[in-house]
Amino acid sequence: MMSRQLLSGHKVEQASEEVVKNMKILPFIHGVVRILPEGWLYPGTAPTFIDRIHSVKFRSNDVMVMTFPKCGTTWMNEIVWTMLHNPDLENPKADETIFLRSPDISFDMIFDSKFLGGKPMEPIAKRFEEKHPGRKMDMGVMADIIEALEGPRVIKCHFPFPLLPQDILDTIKVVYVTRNPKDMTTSFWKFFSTTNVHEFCGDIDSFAKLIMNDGMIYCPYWPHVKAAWEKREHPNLHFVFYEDLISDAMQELRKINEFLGTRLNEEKLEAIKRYTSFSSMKSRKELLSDDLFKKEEPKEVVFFRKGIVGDWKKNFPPELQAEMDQWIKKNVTGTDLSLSWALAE
Ligand code: PPS
Repeated sequence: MMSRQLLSGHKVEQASEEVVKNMKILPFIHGVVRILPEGWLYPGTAPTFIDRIHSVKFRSNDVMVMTFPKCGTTWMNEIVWTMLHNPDLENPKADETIFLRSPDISFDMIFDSKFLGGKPMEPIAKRFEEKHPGRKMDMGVMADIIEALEGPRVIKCHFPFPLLPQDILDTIKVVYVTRNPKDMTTSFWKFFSTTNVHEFCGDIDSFAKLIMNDGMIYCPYWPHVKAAWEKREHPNLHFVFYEDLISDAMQELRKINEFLGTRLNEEKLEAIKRYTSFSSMKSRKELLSDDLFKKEEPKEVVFFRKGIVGDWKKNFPPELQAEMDQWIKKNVTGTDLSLSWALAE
């Protein structure tokens, strides 16, 4: 493949065969690319969809929930959507899966997995065809689905700031969520091992090494978090740690209420806290499609797996704990992003 330049100025290169083989996941039809200089590793169709985002007409009342995968995206999507669209918990639209109410602008690239055969899963394809009858899907479907969404739109995004329009925070609000990288890795490993789409075959040690060496799709982790952390003083960015939401959800909901300007009273926030709790979301089974999940596993168990802090302790062998602690320390050195609470000691 010829080297290609993105609208963001990034360069795209084909990932090496070794990188692709080491990932130990099902292949993508168009291979895998590295996007430089940060080195983002994505399915080969990603460049088209990243450029497509640059022609999306963002609106001043849009809210984007941006995260590296498995850091609490779906939880935050539901919190933000509920605050904006369902504060009395009476909106019948809330019955629709959160994956359609708050569509993922970075999802198209995943449809290129051999398992999905290059096509969006059925509920997404159906939504696209309803909203844009006769339109071709070759530029992806997610941006078009989002463009047709009623406002205020809540947009999910796993792409990092550097790949998006540089001035995006001048127009929209972004809630950025991150999580202890050890719990993110555990959740990511379990998810990629138990979905039909990726079928990662390896233990937590090999998965964590791929994360630490920027060898798994969606990596690298640190430039993703740091790009948002650097912008945290921007009035249109709200930075949240998953661990803070777990330890004091009300306090975090109050801050989000203030950030969004939703002016919900304590009683409503309490009700939203209960409605968006792990057990409530899990019981509503707000999932997109059976195709994503292995037949032998109850699907909600794969996605709404545990929802706790510190599950890494049960899954990481001691050498891996030490290795990841070193990796965390190395990457926060010289920044004021203190993750001391994420370390083992
Ligand atoms: S994804 O696929 O990247 O969008 O996944 P994401 O939603 O970011 O992260 C999935 C993890 O978040 C947990 N989760 C929750 N935790 C607490 N409360 C609520 N309501 C909630 N909803 C989802 C989910 O269980 C995954 O974490 P693990 O550790 O695997 O349980």
